[in-house]
Amino acid sequence: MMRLHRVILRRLEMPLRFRFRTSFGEIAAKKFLLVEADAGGLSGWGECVADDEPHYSEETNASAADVLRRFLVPAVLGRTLPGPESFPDAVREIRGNRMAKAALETALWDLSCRAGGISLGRRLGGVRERVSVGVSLGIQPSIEGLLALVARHVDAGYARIKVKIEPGNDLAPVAAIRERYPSIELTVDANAAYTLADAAHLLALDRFDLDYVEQPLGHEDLWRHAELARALRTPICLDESIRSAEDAAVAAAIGAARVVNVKIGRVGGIGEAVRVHGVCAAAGIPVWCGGMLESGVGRAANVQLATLPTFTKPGDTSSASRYFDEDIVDPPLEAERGEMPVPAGPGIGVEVRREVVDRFTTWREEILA
Ligand code: OSB
Ligand code: MG
Repeated sequence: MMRLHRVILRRLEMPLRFRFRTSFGEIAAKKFLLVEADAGGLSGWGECVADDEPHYSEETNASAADVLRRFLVPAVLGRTLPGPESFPDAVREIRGNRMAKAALETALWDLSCRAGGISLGRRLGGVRERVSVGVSLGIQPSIEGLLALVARHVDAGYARIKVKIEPGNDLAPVAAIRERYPSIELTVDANAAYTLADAAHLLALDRFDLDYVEQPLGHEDLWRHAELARALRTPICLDESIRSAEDAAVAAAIGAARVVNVKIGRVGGIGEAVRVHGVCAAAGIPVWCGGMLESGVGRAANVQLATLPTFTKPGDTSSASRYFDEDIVDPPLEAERGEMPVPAGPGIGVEVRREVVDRFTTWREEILA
């Protein structure tokens, strides 16, 4: 049972230690909403993975703030909820807006687990104390620069290297990495930059022995991924196209994906992420936990989720110090030789450093019951 007294929305801007470029754009700072759910002295925290601009998905920080303030928060504020499991039902009549929903739902999970003195991972049925992690490297200006970056992360012991690709920036960088590192676990992520007209070109990836190619085709296009999968030897992993357990079930049924990237925000919450995991486990599809360059709040939730049994591939939850000079949680989330220790505290496992949050906050809004 839980009863919220107040919800605080904050928008934060945290400078990134590097510019991160994908096929859909480039960012130099992480701009995001933090949701604090206050039950009267005890707070739960959730991070919204939308950006200021709607390039990865249709949501933005402004749209998420609007939907949270006018619809999602009022659906739970001042009411007695049996628990976070009941959140999807409480907001069933609000369509889409998955990142906004996920941020508030995560805050409720965190709050409920903190109140019960249990870590989120344990509460969800997690089975691991450390999770395997890889890195996601943005598109680089030069192949020499990319190789130096790969070398740093291979030397740090990361379990998988993923490189972003786009048309014109694909075969040559991947060939260079594969030549230098014949046996590392290597993947590529196109963030929906290709079409089926590029199928013959994409077949050239087969010679690099990639663990998978992530989201080569359109973000709403399950069907054509199944068509491409019939021609490609490299397994297809879907990211953008899997927005629900239903999408995962359809992808499995038509052969659109042999691997699935699970992101809490993209699927609308922890409850739905667990359901995606269940569908994939039943279909024999390995999953891994994706990342959205999260601060420690979102990163910690990801690491907790990745303790579930079918998260068998290295996730995108690398050390927070790769991204930020200073993070907003304690203890810091730091990988050791490709493994992230799961923070053992209650809820998401880490404490929020309010004074650091305040310094990165650009606006704040309190919603009272
Ligand atoms: O496609 O996985 C993606 C970052 C922002 C938006 C989409 C993606 C990513 C990443 C970064 O690949 C993963 C991370 O290190 O957090
Ligand atoms: Mg991706």
